[in-house]
This record gives sequence, C-alpha cells and structure tokens, in this order.
Amino acid sequence: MFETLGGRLQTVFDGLQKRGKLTEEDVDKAMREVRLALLEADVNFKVVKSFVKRVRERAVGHEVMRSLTPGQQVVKIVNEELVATLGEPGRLNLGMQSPSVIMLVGLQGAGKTTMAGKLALFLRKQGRRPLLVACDVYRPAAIDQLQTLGKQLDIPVYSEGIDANPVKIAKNGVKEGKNSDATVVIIDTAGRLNIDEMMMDEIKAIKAEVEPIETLLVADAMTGQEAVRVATDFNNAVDITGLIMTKIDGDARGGAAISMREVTSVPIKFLGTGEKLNAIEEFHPDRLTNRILGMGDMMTLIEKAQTEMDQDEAQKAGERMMEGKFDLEDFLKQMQQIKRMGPIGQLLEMIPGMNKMAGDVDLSGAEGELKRIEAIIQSMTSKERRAPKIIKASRKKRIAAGSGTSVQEVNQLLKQFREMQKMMKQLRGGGKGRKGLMNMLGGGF
Ligand SMILES: Nc1nc2c(ncn2[C@@H]2O[C@H](COP(=O)(O)OP(=O)(O)OP(=O)(O)O)[C@@H](O)[C@H]2O)c(=O)[nH]1
Ligand SMILES: [Mg+2]
Repeated sequence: MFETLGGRLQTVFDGLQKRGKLTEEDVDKAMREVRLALLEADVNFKVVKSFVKRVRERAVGHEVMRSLTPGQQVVKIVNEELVATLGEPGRLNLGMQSPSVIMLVGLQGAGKTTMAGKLALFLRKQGRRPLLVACDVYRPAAIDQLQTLGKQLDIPVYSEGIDANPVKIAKNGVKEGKNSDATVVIIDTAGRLNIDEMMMDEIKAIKAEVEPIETLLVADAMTGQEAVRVATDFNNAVDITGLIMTKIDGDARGGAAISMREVTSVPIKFLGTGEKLNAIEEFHPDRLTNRILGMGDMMTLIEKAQTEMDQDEAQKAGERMMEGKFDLEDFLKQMQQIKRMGPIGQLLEMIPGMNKMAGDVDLSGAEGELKRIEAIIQSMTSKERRAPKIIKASRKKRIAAGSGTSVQEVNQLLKQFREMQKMMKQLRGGGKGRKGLMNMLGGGF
C-alpha cells in the first residue's frame, strides 16, 4: 500500500550508520525504495526516473544536519523535491472580464460534470454568480445530470437540448451569462473513452469561440501510467491552464498528479475529494505530497524535533547513555522533552505507520501513562533517581503514596527502566542495534 514509503525508508535508514555525510551507497539504497514507492503510487516511470535523479543529486554528499539522522535527511529532501515538483498551490484565475469563462475538458467519466457543479458552488460561496453550460450533447443523460445538479444547488443551467451544436451552445451560453448578470460561466464538455480527433477538434472549436480564461483538464486519480499521454494530448490540443484531480478520496494514490504536472508544467488547481458537491479542495502541494508518500506529517515532526529538542541536552543524555550512566533523572528529562513537543497522540499520528495505530489506541491512556511515570519519578529523591537500585520496599511505598500510584505501578516503571538499561547495554555492545524513539526524535545520540 501507499503508506509504506515512510515505513520502507525507515527500514533502509535503520540500517544506515550515523555519519556526517550521506554516501552514494546510502542514497542508492534509499532511492531504490523511493522509486518503487512512486511507481506503486502510479507515477509515470519516466517521471519517476527524472525525479529520483534530482533527489539523488541533492542527497549525495549532503551534509547531515546535526539534529537529523541520515534517514530523516533523505526524507526531507524527497519531500521538498516532491513539493517543488507539484508546484505552487493553484489559484483559479478569473481575469478582469465578466463573465469569466471556465471550460472543463477530460476523458469520459473523469468527473467533469460533477466538478462543474462543485466549482459553481465553490465560486458562489465566494460571492460570484455562476452559470453552468451543458455542452455534452452525446450522452443523452448528460444534460439532465447537469440540470439536476443545478437544481440541487439553485444555480442556473444553460442548455439547448441534444440536437444543437456544442460550439453554438457554448457561445450562446456565454451570451446568456452576460444577459443574466452571471459573473462566471462554467462550460461542461463531453468526454470520450479515448482521446480521439473529433473530440479534440470540438473542444478546440469551443475554446476558439468563447476564449475561456481557464481551460482545466479534469482527470481521475486512477489515470495511472496513462496520465502522461492524456495530459500531453489535451495540452497540445487546447493549451490547458490548469489541472484538476478527482476521486482522490478513492484507492488511487494520486501519483498521476505528479506525472501530469511534470509534463505540462501547468498548476494543479483543485482536488475532487468525494461524490458530494462540497467535496472540493483547493490544491496544496504539501498535503498531496503527504498523501503520495504516506508519511503523515513526518516533516512537521522532523521540524518540531529540530526546534523543540534542546540539542545540548540531547547530546549530554546521549553521552550518558553511551557511558552507561543514564538514570531516572535523565529519563525524566527526556520524557519532558518529548512531552513539550505536543500531545502524544498528535506525535504518534505524525509518525509513518503509526497514524493507523494512533487511531486504534486509546491515547488518553498513553497521555495518562506519561503523566503517571512523571509523577512517580518526581516523588523520588535525587539520590534514588541517580541510583534506582536502592529503591526497596519501604521507599517504593513512599513513592507510590507521594505520586498517587500503587507499589505495583512503581515496580512496573522500575522494571521498564531496567529493561531500557539492558537495551542500551546491548546497543553499546553491538553498535548496530535498533534505534529507539528518542534516537529517532533527537537524532543526537
Ligand atoms: N468518489 C468520487 N467520485 C467522484 C468524484 N468526482 C466525480 N465522481 C463520480 O464519478 C462519476 C463520473 O462523474 P461525472 O462528473 O459524471 O464525470 P464526467 O467527466 O462528466 O463524465 P462524462 O460526462 O461521461 O464524460 C460519477 O459517479 C461521480 O459521482 C470524486 O471526487 N470522488
Ligand atoms: Mg459529464
């Protein structure tokens, strides 16, 4: 599935040693995963190739920031490059003329008619007065469909039935818009199963007649490897000014958006996120990137970790850990650092692979758990924190009473801490072991 890029990269990065620079070998390993994940997300293979090349060039020899692990560094570069590829948030250009004419084109079933309704509603919410124009005379139900939408939204629809010429309908539609004081005219055109010449000629003729300020290619997120050809052909025929990706709510990964954007260089303007008429979203490259990479808000987490973690503190804790001196005092400090980064649930959601888990787990529990541990450690004397071994039965009783917990819970914490120490010992010994949460977050040790 889609979510796995984050997870996959994590696996690769777990194997990477912490070094000052990313080596070619490190980057190659990571790039293999990036390539696979993008192909799985239906990004066109040629586009994947050039994308990976760009990331690779940036990554090799890149200084690893002090606060990031090499893996996080690669994730950061992949993310930045993908956001750059997807481009600026695309705003609808309505020009100076009234009414502004918007024309929707695309393959059959892409979601043009639905998007026409969504756009009309979206624009009306912004205080515009839209008129919908039905230029699909080929599918008998097409005009009815638009008229039904119009009724539902209380937005006027212009049509001339199925015997009229689409170019004329478009022309008369714009005229009707002027007469009826509409400020935006949205033209819904017919789709075809495949791109054929007749269809292209027709939309070319409509475009020449009404000179729309926006010619938007509506494409289904499922378009897959076809995306490059579809986008290129439409762009060659009618010079599209923007892209709309629909059905982004389904299983498709939206990789087609990357392909289309890359080959046409026109901005992505909207996403269709469902069948309902309010299921429309203005395009934001960062959000789609997260969706495509399935990395949750990994970047936000990395940035948070960077700013919130006290570097020196982390460094010191790391050193103490390596020297085998890590005690409950350090443990408490680390926990407080993590807590300062925000509610634990939010943190979990940001970690790839965890977002699903976060939904299932009772997070108020985790939050409470952290608080309880904190209370227990705070009820200890500093001597006890430094040398937990001296905590025997009577001390346990006192600590439990002081923290409002039970001796059992104190025992549990001490046991957890001992296990952690054991793990650290193994880490020190083996050198290569698994990295813990703190390592991932702090990157400093
Ligand atoms: N889940 C989901 N379904 C959508 C979305 N947009 C459109 N659909 C559905 O996709 C189907 C086709 O949508 P239409 O708007 O009729 O597509 P079209 O491009 O006008 O199709 P033709 O006129 O036949 O070329 C309909 O069942 C819509 O409800 C979307 O963003 N999400
Ligand atoms: Mg239609």
